[in-house]
Amino acid sequence: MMKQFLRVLALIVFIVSMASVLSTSYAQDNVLNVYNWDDYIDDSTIPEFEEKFGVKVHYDVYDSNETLLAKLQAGATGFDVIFPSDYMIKIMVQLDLLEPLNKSKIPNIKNVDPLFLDQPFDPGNQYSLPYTWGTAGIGYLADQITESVDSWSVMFDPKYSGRIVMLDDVREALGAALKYLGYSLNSTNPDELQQAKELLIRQKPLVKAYASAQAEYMLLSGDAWLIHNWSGDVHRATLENSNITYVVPKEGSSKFIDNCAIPKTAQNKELAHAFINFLLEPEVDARIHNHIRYMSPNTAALPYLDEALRNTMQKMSPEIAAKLEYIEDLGQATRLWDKIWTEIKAQ
Ligand code: SPD
Repeated sequence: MMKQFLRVLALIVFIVSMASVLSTSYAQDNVLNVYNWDDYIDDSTIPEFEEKFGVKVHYDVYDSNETLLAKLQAGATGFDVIFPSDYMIKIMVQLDLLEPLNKSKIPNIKNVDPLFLDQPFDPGNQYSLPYTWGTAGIGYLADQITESVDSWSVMFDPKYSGRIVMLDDVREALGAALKYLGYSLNSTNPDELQQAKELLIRQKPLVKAYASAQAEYMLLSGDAWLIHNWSGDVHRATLENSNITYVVPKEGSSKFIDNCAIPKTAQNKELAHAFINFLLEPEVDARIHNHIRYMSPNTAALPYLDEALRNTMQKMSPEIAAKLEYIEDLGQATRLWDKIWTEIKAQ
């Protein structure tokens, strides 16, 4: 009797554990973990993908390339699709953190403007495909800042003490100071970096906050009058307050291409390819960009972009465009930059 009872019990345990194994692998095949920049997608794309593919998407956000890198280096294995910027793709490839893309699973690559393909940070697009492009600059409240804003100088003006927000981003904040001083934002020259550091330390008492994801909301609430931020985030804020204006300073600034990529540790590479392909559908891409207000590298999406966004894409003067630089991998000098940034933040 006892033996029979134990046999039945063992059978039940076996059935339950098999069911759980099966349901786990089923769940894994049907879950996609996406890790993207904050405010970098519209509200419909994820539900539409879930419905079309019968899967569940877990979606999380970050606000700097360095946060994303730190997560991957700390061994995070939960991400299937990520969106690193240009220089970060190069760093991640060097660190062997990215999976080569299987282009046969991304036929919508045909929609991408060749101008944005085969960039020096990823020759042949072995690991990444472009998602957005844009610039860093200044967003400001034109009803508060009545002087003409065309230079980084306004971000260092004591008149605006307590109303200035700088990007909480080592490459962008130090990069902006370097540009204002007339240097490259990829400088590795210790003297130039020292000058940029001193400038940011002098600026610090004027700075309300170092913030990336929250900056546009601080401008919208009127807590900040001048924010160092990325083009799309400011352009999106202009839709809510027409006093908000975006300018790329005359000394120049950074430009960037943010890209879709698949980490080597991704659990669902098949679905990750399907998601990237889905993002490159013209209507999907246009809907995302009409919402996030960054520029689209997708030629097939252009007819679906709204007029105002298309105009923004054509607006920059050639003189200023010539002063934009892509952020590049600094190699060994990264440590000096990080040390300087830590010292500025610690002040
Ligand atoms: N809110 C989305 C911001 C995305 C900006 N990416 C910029 C990368 C610059 N190096």
